This record gives sequence, C-alpha cells and structure tokens, in this order.
Amino acid sequence: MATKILDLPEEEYMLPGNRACAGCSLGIGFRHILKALGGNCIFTVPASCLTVLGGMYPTSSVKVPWMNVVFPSSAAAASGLVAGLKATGREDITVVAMAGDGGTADIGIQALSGAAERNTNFIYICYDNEAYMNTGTQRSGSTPIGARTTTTPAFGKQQQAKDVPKILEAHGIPYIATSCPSFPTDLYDKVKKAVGIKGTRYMHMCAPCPSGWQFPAKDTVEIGRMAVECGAVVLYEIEDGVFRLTSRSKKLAEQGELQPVREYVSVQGRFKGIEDETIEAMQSWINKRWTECIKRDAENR
Ligand SMILES: Cc1ncc(C[n+]2csc(CCOP(=O)(O)OP(=O)(O)O)c2C)c(N)n1
Ligand code: SF4
Ligand SMILES: [Mg+2]
Repeated sequence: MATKILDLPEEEYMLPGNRACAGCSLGIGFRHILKALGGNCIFTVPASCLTVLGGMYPTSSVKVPWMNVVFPSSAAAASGLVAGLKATGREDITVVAMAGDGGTADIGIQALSGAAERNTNFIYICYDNEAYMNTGTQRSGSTPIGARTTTTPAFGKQQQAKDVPKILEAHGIPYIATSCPSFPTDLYDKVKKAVGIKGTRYMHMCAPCPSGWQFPAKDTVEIGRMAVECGAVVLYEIEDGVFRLTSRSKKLAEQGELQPVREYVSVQGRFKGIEDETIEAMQSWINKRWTECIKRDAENR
C-alpha cells in the first residue's frame, strides 16, 4: 500500500535551517529520504551541494552520521564502511552513498560500477540537478540537451543526457528506482523498500535547482511535477529485473498522454533561446524512452 502524506513519520532527521539555496529541492528530497531510513544509517557524501546543505564542521543540519569523502569516491568509501560494519557485527546499519549527478554519472562512475558489480550491500542515491551546481553550473553527463551552463554558454549542451539508471541496470543489481521530491511519498516508499533489500540498490532522484535551472524559488515543486508530466522524468522501479511505472507516471501511462516538453522548457531560464530543432530532439528522446517504459511496464502486469 502506498504511503499517504499524513502517514509519514513525524520524526525529523534534518534540523531547521541549512545552507542550501532557498527553494532547493534537495532539502525536500533529503528530508523524506531520512524519514524513510529512520536514523539507523551512515552516509558517505562527496563534494557537492549536499555537503553544503550538511554544513561545516563543527555544525551540522542533519542528525545522522555522515562522512565527507573525496569527489570520485562515495561508492568506494561506502564499500569500506560496509566491510567495517560487517567485521564488527553491525550489519543492521544501512550504509548510504549519496552524490550529485557529476559525482555519479561522471567522476564517481568507476567506484559505483565496481561496487555494483560486487553487489555491495548499500544504497546509492544520485540526486540529479543536471549539472555541477556547487561550483557554479558546469555541464555534466546528466545535463539535458539544449541546457545552457557555464561550460555550454553559446548554444546549450549538444548531447542528450546519460541514462545512469540504465547503466546500473546492466549490472544486474536487485533494486533500481527513480524519484522526484515533488512526489515525496513515492520517494519515501522507494527508500523504505530499498532498506529491506540486500545488495546494491541504486536510486536516481531528479532535483530541480532554482539557481542553475533559473526558475523562481517558489516554483520548485511545480517544476518537478512538470518534469514528470512531460516525461523528462519517469517514475519507475526495477525490482529483480521487473520494471514497473509508479505514482504519477503510472497514471499518465493509463491516461496515455504526456504534456509536450516545450512547456517545461519554456519556464526555465537555462533553455532561453533554445532552437526548435533542439526541442524536437528532446521530445523524440522523451517519446522513445516513454514508449520503452510503457512496453516494459505492460509486460509485467
Ligand atoms: C577531484 C575534484 N575535482 C573537482 C572538484 C570540485 N568540485 C566540487 S563540487 C563539484 C561539483 C559537483 O557536482 P555534482 O556532483 O553534480 O553535485 P552538485 O554540486 O550539483 O550538487 C566540483 C566540480 C573536487 N572537489 N574534486
Ligand atoms: S545550487 Fe541548486 S542544488 Fe545546489 S543548493 Fe542551490 S538550489 Fe540546491
Ligand atoms: Mg549536480
């Protein structure tokens, strides 16, 4: 049974106030991730906006143990923690590596792939704000085509985004899920499910970023909803190879209509001046993935 918003635990693991920008979706997502983990966990976090959100020693905005690690090494450091906890008989503690898209799709992918290939017993969460935001919005492998960043200033990025969950699926790990903080109970339920599974669990969370995507801070939740409505983000899970659409994406599949990506693009400054043919390329990439998702979902119902 899907959790309802009023059924979420009242216990908070994020303290009031943190150093993220106003309207950052990462805070909303992280709060629900922590609620689902329930406190019995240790995080490894590489250089990123999440380190900023966490705060500078000796202060912290979170109530769980947390190791700041070097940029490419979240999954490697988490693998070490898993081994240490096993050796000391504390396998009840959930190890979570949580990194940005740059730290996952690009610089951290080697350590992540190695850990996934060993089926290391941890949860890896990539929050995807679609660029290197902490250092001022540079393009990452996860930046969508057409998005302007400080390293793609003239015409926007020329390539489509890398599909990291698909790469992880090729490792044959037991659980993969996508999410978006605009659908907090879907995110919560997926983290809760991941806690109960052994082996490598990979979760990919879309993280709308008012600063880098250039939209008003008050619109964060709406932008995340629009991403799902147009299929730029698809909510699904893959459990032991079985693919299922979830939450709003499941309803959209039943209704049979996605919103055009043009509307989603038009409300973000990073796409200002985008060429029509780039929007068409984006739309056909979305359509192709959506068709695949619907087909896979139907096969498993
Ligand atoms: C080896 C190394 N290279 C570069 C940096 C500088 N650096 C720190 S955070 C960051 C951006 C991280 O991007 P991402 O993983 O997407 O997280 P976000 O900042 O977007 O939350 C970079 C390039 C670093 N700390 N270490
Ligand atoms: S730059 Fe973006 S992701 Fe980073 S703290 Fe600010 S709003 Fe959040
Ligand atoms: Mg990023």
